[in-house]
Amino acid sequence: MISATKDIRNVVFLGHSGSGKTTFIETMLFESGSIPRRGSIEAHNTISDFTDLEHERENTIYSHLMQVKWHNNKINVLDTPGFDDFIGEVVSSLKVSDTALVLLNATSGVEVGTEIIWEYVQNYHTPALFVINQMDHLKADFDATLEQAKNRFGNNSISIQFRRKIQ
Ligand SMILES: Nc1nc2c(ncn2[C@@H]2O[C@H](COP(=O)(O)OP(=O)(O)OP(=O)(O)O)[C@@H](O)[C@H]2O)c(=O)[nH]1
Ligand SMILES: [Mg+2]
Repeated sequence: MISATKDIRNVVFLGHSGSGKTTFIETMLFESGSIPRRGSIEAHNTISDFTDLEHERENTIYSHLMQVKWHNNKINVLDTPGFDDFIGEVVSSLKVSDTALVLLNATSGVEVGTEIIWEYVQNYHTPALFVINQMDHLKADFDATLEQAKNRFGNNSISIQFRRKIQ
């Protein structure tokens, strides 16, 4: 896929371990038609977490680069580990990204991993969007999670999109 520079986006996915980064990216790949079936963490068949060690632990350990084509844009997507043991992978990915997508788990809100990652996002002055994820859980609370984000990260955290899938 050859794209003009103006049509390329470099996005890094960040968030506490288990917030759903790898699963979210797998869904992006599927919904954009890049892959014909959506893998899962439990089935050990996601595009991102492909190493034996990642299958064994069911966590991302290395940064992985993937590409999503959406309309006329090529989105370079970087998945990163949520565990701070592997923070070096986060730092190197932040350095080459234009935008950060910080995932918050709607059942647990701002977690310790989110706080650690936020320090790096600020240090690198990377524009960031929060995604309140895992909204299908019974205990998911969008408003409480947004409120936590505002309290912790400031009133610049405004809601720009809310989408609920009606079953
Ligand atoms: N119900 C539900 N489960 C989800 C969702 N997203 C992820 N999961 C599950 O949550 C667990 C963690 O998902 P991952 O995609 O591995 O999370 P991660 O942020 O990549 O985790 P690390 O790689 O450890 O940083 C897995 O068991 C997923 O199946 C979601 O939107 N809804
Ligand atoms: Mg992951």
